[in-house]
Amino acid sequence: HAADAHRTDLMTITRHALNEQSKFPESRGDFTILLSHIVLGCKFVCTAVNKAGLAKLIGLAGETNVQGEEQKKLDVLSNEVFIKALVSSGRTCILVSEEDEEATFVAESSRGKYCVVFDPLDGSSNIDCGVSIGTIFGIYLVEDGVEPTLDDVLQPGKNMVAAGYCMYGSSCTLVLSTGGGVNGFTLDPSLGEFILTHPDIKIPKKGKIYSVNEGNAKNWDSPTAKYVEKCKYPEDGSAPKSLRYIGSMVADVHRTLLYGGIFLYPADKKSPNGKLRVLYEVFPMAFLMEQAGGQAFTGKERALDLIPTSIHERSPIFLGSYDDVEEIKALYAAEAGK
Ligand code: P6P
Repeated sequence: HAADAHRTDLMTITRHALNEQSKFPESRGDFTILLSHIVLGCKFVCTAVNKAGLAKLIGLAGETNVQGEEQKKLDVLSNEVFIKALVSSGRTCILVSEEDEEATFVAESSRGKYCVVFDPLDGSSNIDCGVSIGTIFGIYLVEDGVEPTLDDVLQPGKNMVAAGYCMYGSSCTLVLSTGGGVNGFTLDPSLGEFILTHPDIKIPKKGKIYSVNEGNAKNWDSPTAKYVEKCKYPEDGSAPKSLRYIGSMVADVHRTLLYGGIFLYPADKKSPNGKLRVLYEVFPMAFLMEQAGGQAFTGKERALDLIPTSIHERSPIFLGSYDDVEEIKALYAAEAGK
């Protein structure tokens, strides 16, 4: 009955986390408890996003719905849900959210040893037209018994112990790495459980897709411009790459992870540090790409080596298939060598 095993041997994300935990006998299960609260937040947001069109949850804050209640924008609502879920887990000490200017320091009574940096609803400008959006998160571990400070989250991405995203699209897919590879889980709404559907994801070594906002082309620096030119007019006579750009990072990165290719958000003359945020967009996606056999580059260095100096800092990012990123690294190295 092996063929039917998956129907009765449900590998839920919680069971998967417990299996991982069992590899660390001294573990007290804190991470598994933290993860279960992140999963709770994702389930809530998935439901809210799916209902948004019906419940008039989209649109600007300040509007009132048919019940005359103050409507919250979905990203504001999502942020509140994640903050409350993470604090109530009793396993966090610092929270950094794209939605909050300042970091949240959890009260001592509810404090744990993990810092979570997250974008509760990335790409939310795409909600009104039904394009996939997502939650992105990264997790740092702090020293036991030491008063947490902002320095505990101003760490290079390579110090993260876990990272992931949840994409709210045609299905709700949670992609997670705890440092031992990448696994994808799909929400079964009838069970309310995330089931392992993409075990041990590996990104193709080279891809046929490039993903960038070509509308910024006039502001690109030379290495980016040269790389995109090579994608469109390959010098070795190979077929040009296809352009796929959704404008929602979670969707563009998920496609890159599964199909291969490269995602670029370069610096340009208007935004010298690019647009994407280091802590809760660049680092988690770079962590996942490396764990899946790909890589992530800032134009100057390995993305995970970057040391952020502020919690909402931005960085250019080039991530995806190992060989594709190597090509743009060579162009930046040639430029630096001039
Ligand atoms: P642009 C969405 O607003 C977002 O933060 C990411 O999800 C996405 O990759 C990027 O910005 C799109 O930016 O400038 O191409 O519209």
